[in-house]
Amino acid sequence: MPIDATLPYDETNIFARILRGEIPAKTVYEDDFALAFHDINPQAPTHILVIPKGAYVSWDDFSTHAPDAEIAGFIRAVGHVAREAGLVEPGYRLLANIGGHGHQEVPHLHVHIFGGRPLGPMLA
Ligand code: IU
Repeated sequence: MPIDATLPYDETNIFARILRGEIPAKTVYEDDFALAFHDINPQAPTHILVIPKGAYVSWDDFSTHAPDAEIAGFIRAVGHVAREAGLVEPGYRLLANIGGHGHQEVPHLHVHIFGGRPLGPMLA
């Protein structure tokens, strides 16, 4: 079920629990600002999720409330993970779903990195 991205942060959401180490994840990268791990239900040969360490419901929440250092650190981490995964050439896709119409299901901001095959045209 898509979430309402205007709701307050839910500390019990699955990615908060992964960040606290309560649930395992196939981690590929971690720094002060971000954690990256393989999606449990991959939609491409490479499907990695990158999440900020801070408690942000969505891209909207993050871009509104996160300090500049956290925003810069997170964006750099996303790029680093994609580079380390060998995706820069031949290319890859970033995606962040936001709220109901965006079909966001987990109420902690996450950026999907897809790659490893031609991904076709962008979905509407
Ligand atoms: P969405 O952008 O909120 O729609 O995507 C949520 C993603 O989180 C989706 O691709 C799930 O497969 C993924 N995921 C996960 O990797 N581990 C989990 O425990 C759960 C969801 I729940």
